[in-house]
Amino acid sequence: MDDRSPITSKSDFDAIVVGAGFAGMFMLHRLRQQGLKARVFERGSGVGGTWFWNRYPGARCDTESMEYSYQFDDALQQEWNWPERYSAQPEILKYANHVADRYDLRPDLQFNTKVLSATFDDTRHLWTIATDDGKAVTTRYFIMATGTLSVANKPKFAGLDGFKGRVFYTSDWPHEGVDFTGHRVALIGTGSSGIQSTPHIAAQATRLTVFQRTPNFSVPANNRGLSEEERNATKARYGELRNFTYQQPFATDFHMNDVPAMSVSAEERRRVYEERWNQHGGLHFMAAFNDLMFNSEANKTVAEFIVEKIHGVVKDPKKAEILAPKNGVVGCKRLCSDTGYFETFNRDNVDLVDVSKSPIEEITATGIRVDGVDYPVDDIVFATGFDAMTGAMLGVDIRGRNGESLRDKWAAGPRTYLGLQTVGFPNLFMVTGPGSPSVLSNMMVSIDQHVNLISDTIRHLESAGIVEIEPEAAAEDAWVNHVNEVADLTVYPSCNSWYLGSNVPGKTRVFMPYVGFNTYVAKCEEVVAKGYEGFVLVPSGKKETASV
Ligand code: NA7
Repeated sequence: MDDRSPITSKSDFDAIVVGAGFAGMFMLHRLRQQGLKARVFERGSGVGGTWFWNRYPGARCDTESMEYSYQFDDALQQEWNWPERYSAQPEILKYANHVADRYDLRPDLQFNTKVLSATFDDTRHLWTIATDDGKAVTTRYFIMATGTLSVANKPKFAGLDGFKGRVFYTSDWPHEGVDFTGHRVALIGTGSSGIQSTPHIAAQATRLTVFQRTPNFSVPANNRGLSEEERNATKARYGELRNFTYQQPFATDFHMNDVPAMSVSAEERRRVYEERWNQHGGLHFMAAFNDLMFNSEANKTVAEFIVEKIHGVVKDPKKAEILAPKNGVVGCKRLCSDTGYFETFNRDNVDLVDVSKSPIEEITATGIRVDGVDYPVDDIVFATGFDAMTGAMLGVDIRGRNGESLRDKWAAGPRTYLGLQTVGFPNLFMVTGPGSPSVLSNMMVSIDQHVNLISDTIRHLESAGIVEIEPEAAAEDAWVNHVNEVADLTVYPSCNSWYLGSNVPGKTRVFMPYVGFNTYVAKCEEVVAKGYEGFVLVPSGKKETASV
């Protein structure tokens, strides 16, 4: 029992947080600052979330490190020195561990513990959280900080169980690393993980065969080391930079060229694309013009440019033909940011197999069979992506009011208000849940905004003696429609991507993130200013609607 909070005596904890990634760690920090008793359950043996698991060679963030970092404490941002423009996974994991130690978070982090179920008790306004160590605890607030790319998509390939070689998933990479020396390696999947790992595996393996289902757009990251002068210059204006990114649609400083692509001549477009390609690279490339994600005609111009670049880099015309997307929409699937990806196909030890028309038939004991042809390999690396945005939420058997199952409620796609809460599941908060900008923004900024919003909300509930908060059904319905209406203004729904869940067989195709971080922040501020408009707040013993 703990008596720090007036209502705590009823429950084991004030708050249970699931996940010790960047969201869970900051959430814990904020809850503790409020004097609340909180615990974080984490299935891994350490902090870092996606950066704990995705240790594949070449794993690197596609958002600049000076921005892909916490902003809640200026001392932290002044003292930490990012070595590169885009940091590699080991450096990001080191940072996560530094934060855990610096803020003494570990006493409240419980590792190697998987949350199995969470059940809401209507009469006591409490959640009971059951974990795989056979224990259960009660809590007033239940916060899912489980990340957006945390559950692997593992396609079922016939014969995989009988494969005699080694099998690896980029999303669950061995901590001790993998030595491919002297091995023939198959890589399945050419999203960001496949594209980042390809040059590294090719440099080590005897032979690398890449199995590509859909050609992908990728732009050189233009990664480089950061000098002390550069770091200090950013540190000197950190406050200004952070304020600026809060007002940006992707919560990052892409140096947007605020001009529509179709308003300039073809020559000028090419000049700008070349400049972006050579000087900015990565996701910044899509800020070459302000309409590339909204206007398919504009998007075609950038697609043509990248296709031309691929043909320019890849010497074997057959390989280039397979690698170059045809009729693809750039950025519809998340744009990849690479270091030497297309160049790797010029190596003699790298092959490419197109599985777009003839899918992988089966995995045999000694290799991969496609269209009757056997490709003998020693190792298979699956870079087949994630059950994104909802996988981890639905991995827990969450039961809300009257025993309603979240899996049932979201069977036709996630339904939330602001990506924060869902009707029927009081006091359950999601950090960067579906319906919030999350993956369409700099995740660290979205995490900052959501954790602050959740902790401010909890503070409000505590001071007002409110025992339950959940959205109104009408607010949720309107928000779900709004998320889709906004997405329909863009090119995002025009392909099969993990933003839509269409990368996972059987998953309902619905657009999950919210396009427009700045608009979203304004909406949240308005909701709070209007006394949590669209939410139902229940004072002890009474039920009332906050506002309409
Ligand atoms: P992605 O981007 O979802 O990529 C997964 C890749 O795996 C993609 O090329 C898929 O092809 C391919 N895939 C999936 N299933 C199969 C089967 N059955 N056969 C052949 N190929 C298959 O995941 P990543 O991990 O690379 O990146 C996810 C995000 O992490 C990324 O966007 C960054 O934000 C960081 P498809 O395109 O579906 O035809």
